[in-house]
Amino acid sequence: MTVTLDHVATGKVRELYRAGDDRLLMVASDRISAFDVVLPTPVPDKGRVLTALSRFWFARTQDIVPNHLVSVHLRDFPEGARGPELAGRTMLVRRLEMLPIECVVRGYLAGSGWKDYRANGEVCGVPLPQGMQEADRLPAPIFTPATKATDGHDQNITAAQARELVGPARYDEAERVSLALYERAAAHARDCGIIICDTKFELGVDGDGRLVLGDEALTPDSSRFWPADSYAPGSSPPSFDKQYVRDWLETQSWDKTPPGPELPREVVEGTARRYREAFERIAGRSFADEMSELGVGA
Ligand code: PZK
Repeated sequence: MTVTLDHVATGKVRELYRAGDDRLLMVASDRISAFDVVLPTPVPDKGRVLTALSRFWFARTQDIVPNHLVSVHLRDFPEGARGPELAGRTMLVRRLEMLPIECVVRGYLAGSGWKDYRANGEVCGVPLPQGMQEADRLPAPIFTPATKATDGHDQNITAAQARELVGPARYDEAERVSLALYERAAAHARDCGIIICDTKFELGVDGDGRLVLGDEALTPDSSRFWPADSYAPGSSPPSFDKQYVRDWLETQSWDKTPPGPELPREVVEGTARRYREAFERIAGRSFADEMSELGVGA
């Protein structure tokens, strides 16, 4: 039996293929973006690390919400020649009807949340205490939905607008599930020395009308990870994964428009090490062990 894969979408660093009527293949590449630009230099293992992290979180949050993961592709991919390079980075997932909103949860004040707060004293219509600093922990995590903009920049919207887009019952369910997922993951990551500042979930609905967690989940690409040991409010903390890349790019005379520069070997190696370390801290096991147990590369 042969399965034909139609390419359906390209993300900045991922590819999506149709695999039959009700399944998709999501391939996480080793591409990396910084300052919104995809860089020409791949980061070895990045796609496998992100896939391993999603798999870890999917397994540990199934009691909160079911997810779309069917399997992580290991070795026996039908198109044999592409098997080895796709192993460990490819998720077979159930096809869902995706909600037209991004489900963002914020536990700390950063990015557009900080900008909103500075301008209006609130984030997406959620009022916050006066006198907060950049990167401060919020009194409680907040759900701040956004729309999926075609230019890649998500636009924050109010709860009322999101409610209109998905309907009130689905909105309440998406909010409850998103907050529960964030609370579960942030508590675990914090115990591992990583602060999950904020994160974005993509939720969809399956053929039986059930809400399902899709996309990647709780990875450094869908979240802001900060090292807990250098956390200090008052300025934006370093990114756990991309700090070497950003620091090096800031030393270059690059205007942050495409194409970005090739990264030097030591920046690539340092960044690859940080991605593996994020997995190892959170999963509590070595990335090499994880790959050999799964049989990736065997
Ligand atoms: C879906 N994307 C984002 C774009 C990517 C991913 N389970 C699903 N069912 C239907 N659609 C999607 C999903 C998921 N996940 C995800 N777009 C549609 C996207 C480009 C590349 F890897």
